Formats: sequence, C-alpha cells, structure tokens
Amino acid sequence: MTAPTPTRDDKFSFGLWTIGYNGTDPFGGPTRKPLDVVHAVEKLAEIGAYGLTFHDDDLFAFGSTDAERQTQIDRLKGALADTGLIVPMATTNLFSPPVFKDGGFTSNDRQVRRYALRKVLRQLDLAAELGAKTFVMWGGREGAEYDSAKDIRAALSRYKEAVDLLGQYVLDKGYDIRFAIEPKPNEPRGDILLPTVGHALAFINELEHPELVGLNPEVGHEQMAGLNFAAGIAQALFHGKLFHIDLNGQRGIKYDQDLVFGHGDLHNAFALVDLLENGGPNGGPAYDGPRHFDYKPSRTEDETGVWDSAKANIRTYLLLKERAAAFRADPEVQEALEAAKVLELSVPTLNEGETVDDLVADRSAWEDFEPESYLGAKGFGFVRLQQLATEHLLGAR
Ligand SMILES: [Mn+2]
Repeated sequence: MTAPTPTRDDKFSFGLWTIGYNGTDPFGGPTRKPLDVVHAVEKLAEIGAYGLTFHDDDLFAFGSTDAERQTQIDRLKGALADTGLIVPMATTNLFSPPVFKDGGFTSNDRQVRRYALRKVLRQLDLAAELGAKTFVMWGGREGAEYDSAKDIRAALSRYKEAVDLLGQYVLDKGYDIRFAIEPKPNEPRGDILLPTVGHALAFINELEHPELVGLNPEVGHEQMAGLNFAAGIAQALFHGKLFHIDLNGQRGIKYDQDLVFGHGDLHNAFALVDLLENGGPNGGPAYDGPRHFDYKPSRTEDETGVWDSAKANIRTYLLLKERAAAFRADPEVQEALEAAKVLELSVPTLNEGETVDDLVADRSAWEDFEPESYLGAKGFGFVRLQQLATEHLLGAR
C-alpha cells in the first residue's frame, strides 16, 4: 500500500505538550529530555503538520517573569514565521500548578477562582495575538473526590460565570475566537464536572452566549466513560457544536492512555474518520477544522520514537481516510446500505404537510399494519454491512 502524504490542507495539528511529554507518570519521573519549542515547530513542519497548539505553561514555565515569557513567545513567533506553521488553537493550564489543586473556575476558594480568570484572560490575549480561532477549556481539576466536599450546583454556577465572563471579554475585544469545552469523566479528579459530550452540550445551553461555545471532544475521554466516540461526535455535529477535536487512542475503560490515533478501538476510529470526511450533506467532509492529535508518546520511547509516533497519528488518519473512501465507493457497500435502510432514516416520518390527524386517519399506519409479520422474514443486514466495513478497514476489498 502506498504511503499517503500529508499536506497542510489536511490540517493536522499537535499540542506542544504531546510531543513534549517527557514520560512522567504517577509512578516514575521523566524518561526524555525537555523538548524546545523551536525544534518542535521545525519537526512538525517536517512531518507535514500545519499547526501547533499549546497551554500557556507549555511555552513558558508557570511563574516565569514577563521577560522570560516574552522571550519564549518571540522564539515561537520566529519558528512559525520560518516554517509557515500556525497556531489554530490555544488553551490554559488550570490543572498543574498546586494553587489549582481544587480547580480553577470552580475551586471552593474564591481567590483562586479570581486568579484563574486572570490567567485565562492573559492567555486569551496571547491566543488572539497569535491568530488562534479556538480556545479550548479542559477543566481537569474542576471536580471532586468526595460528594460532601463540592456543591455541584454552585460549582456549575461558577463554571457558567467564568465562561460567560470570558465570552463577553472576547466580544468586547472583538476577538475572532470561539471556545471549545473538553469533557472528561475522571483523572486527575475522582469525578470531573462536564464529564461527557452530553453533559457539556446541556451546560452550553445555560450560557449567556451559547453561540460562542462548542466542544473539543477527545477520543479517549469518551471511551474512558464506555461511550461510543463516533456516535458522540455525530451528536456534537447534530447540535452544530463540533468546534475542535482531540484524536488519540484508548483501550477500554481505564486510565487515560493517550495512545496514537487508531491504536485503540480501530473500528470506531474508522467510523469516526468516515464521519468526519464523508458525513457532510453531500458526502463531503462533515467537519473542516483542525485534525488535532492529543496523544502522548509512550515513555518507553526515545526522541526518534516521539517523531515516529507523531507520524503514526498522521499516517493512520490518512490510511483510514483512504479506506473510508473505498468503503463509500464500493457498489456492494452501497447496495448493503440500501438494503439496511440506512438511507431511509433520512426520510421524514410524516409526509410534507401531514398532520397528526392525517396520521391517525391513515389505516396503513395502525389498523392495517401487522407488526408481527412485517419484518418477520427479513433482517436488516447490519452485520453484513459491518463485515464489509471490516474488510475495507483490513484492505481486503
Ligand atoms: Mn487524554
């Protein structure tokens, strides 16, 4: 099979914290040296990425002086100018510094909440300066371990207060930035607020400016909750809320693995890429934003392994894109989709202009309908369809 070559139009982006992950986990220290941002940008350009994303504290250490901060910003800007890479998204770290041990926006301590808002406002200004269009909010410490320790309704009110304030700030400043909430069920907190795509969608409805706020769902985070990621993305699209996406791999309900995209549930990764690339209104892409990888190069790898794993994310995505195109183009698949009535689901259940009275008057819908015999002899053939998908995924068709 030929190796698909990434282009900047593919919009592959990586977090500075992903390729920069030094291998630290709860049971052991770093296994790799720190990664310099200029080197990171050069390598990302080399492997075909178009963008770099970052938390404030990835670029300049927490507690940096203004001069140290500016030096790093200038070095990043220089590397972007030299390579043509962009910063499509930025975000703030409200989870690593000890001050955020009980959260940022929803810490029980009001002084911490005010400090968290100031930290985010500062990073929002930098995001706008660098041309980022999306500001991700992952509230990793917004949660609790103990039910008695957190008033969840009050915490959600403070979360709303924070997001409303930031939304108004963006409007007042005239920034071309939208927010994307990243759900996660747990880790590092025992339970995190807005744990799934569904919880976050419901929360957005309560905001002052819901149009400014969407989602940044992560493959592994939904799968940690035992949920179907591709189905969650489909619902986010249904609500017009897929503002950004975090691609990676996860093997079941366990700690957040952040594996390479596809190195977990490969079937679901295939369904996801098929949805993103072919799920649009006319069979085109359903999503045109960054294909952002939020993975961690395993701590067993050296720097060569870091870049091999970064390339693996891109290659797997492009291979799945090829496989999904072949699946869609296969006449037998089209016939199986027809037989399974997958396309019939797009036909409204009532006729145009038909009323509930018309439905009640339609004897074929009830009186003359025989549910026992209707489908008795004929199955939908969903298994056949899934096997066709599997064979395309395996390159067997
Ligand atoms: Mn993760």
